[in-house]
Amino acid sequence: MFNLVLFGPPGSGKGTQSVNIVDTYQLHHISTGDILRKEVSEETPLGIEAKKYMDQGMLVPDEVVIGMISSRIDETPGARGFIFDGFPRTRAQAEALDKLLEFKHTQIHLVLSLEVPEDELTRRLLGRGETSGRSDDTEEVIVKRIKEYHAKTAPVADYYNAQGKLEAVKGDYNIRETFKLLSKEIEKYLLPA
Ligand code: B4P
Repeated sequence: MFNLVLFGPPGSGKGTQSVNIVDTYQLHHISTGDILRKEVSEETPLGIEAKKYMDQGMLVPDEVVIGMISSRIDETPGARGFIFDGFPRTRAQAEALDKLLEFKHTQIHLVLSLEVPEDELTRRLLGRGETSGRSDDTEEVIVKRIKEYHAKTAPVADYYNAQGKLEAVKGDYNIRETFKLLSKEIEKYLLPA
């Protein structure tokens, strides 16, 4: 098994690059953002609760997100590996993921951190907001999301760096060029399926 975390600030291209990585390496995609948005659109109790946080640019509480991940991993026995997109976003989530994977006799092998300057993040997210209708892609909420990233998510990079698993990748090239850089790192561990 090969398990990858795609890490980076909001708008760094985690969702975009995950699609390419899944196609090329046949990993199973787990995006907490996508799962939460589905819960919101279906107006489930979890979605109604999560929306309060998401609309304010805040992270959804750890216990909610960790529970979602555990059941997704269990739903996919025999996967070649997983790509975790937008998870973990706090140190508590990272520790919970390590425990969960250890229980399943596996681990995180690589964490790719997409590095993109802040003005480019804002430009991309505002651009997406024009067409996506995402309520968290407004200027006011984007500022809060980036602040929340620095306060709670950026320290997760230190957690994985201490384990020797973190690789920084420049994410401000176009989508194709960025994918090439990510592939170069992945192929130190795994060849295309
Ligand atoms: P996410 O859905 O994870 O979204 P994201 O961080 O905004 O975006 P991403 O980095 O995936 O950017 P994308 O590829 O789409 O999170 C949304 C919210 O859900 C969070 O704020 C939080 O409230 C909640 N949440 C999710 N996970 C959570 C967790 N684990 N714990 C707690 N709360 C959680 O790219 C953005 C735009 O840039 C797109 O328009 C794309 O086309 C463009 N783009 C991408 N790469 C580009 C490139 N190289 N060049 C030019 N444009 C590019």
